[in-house]
Amino acid sequence: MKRLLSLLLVIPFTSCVKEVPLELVNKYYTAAEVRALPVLNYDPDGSPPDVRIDMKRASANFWEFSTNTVNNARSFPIFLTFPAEVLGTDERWQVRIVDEDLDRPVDEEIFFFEFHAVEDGVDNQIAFNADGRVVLSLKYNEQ
Ligand SMILES: [Ca+2]
Ligand SMILES: [Ca+2]
Repeated sequence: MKRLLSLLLVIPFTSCVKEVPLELVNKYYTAAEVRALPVLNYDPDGSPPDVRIDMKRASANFWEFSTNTVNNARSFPIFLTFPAEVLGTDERWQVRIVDEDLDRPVDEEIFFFEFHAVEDGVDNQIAFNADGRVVLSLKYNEQ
């Protein structure tokens, strides 16, 4: 009986040791920074865009995750957050910046990008360029 007990104690320890070389870092997307947008007439009342970020796996056919909305964004950068952190799965993802239009059937897409949620990114962010400048930076944590 004593021998069986010591055997049981050893098993959890060795399984822990084995996991160390296989340890993977997950990326959790938390927030987005919109640095610039084209100056356009976004809304019929002449007000600036109501900016929101949508994100999804490329394989999904609807926008799975959205940040909060900053209404009438007059100056940049602006910071947006996802209500819950988004686990980046090992595949292509899509992200877009929209002008939210609650009075219309669809929101107006301003920029659209595709990226790899695990492979892309440096220093806890992925930068997206348009018109020769960074317009969007996605922020993530590694755990
Ligand atoms: Ca507006
Ligand atoms: Ca709008």
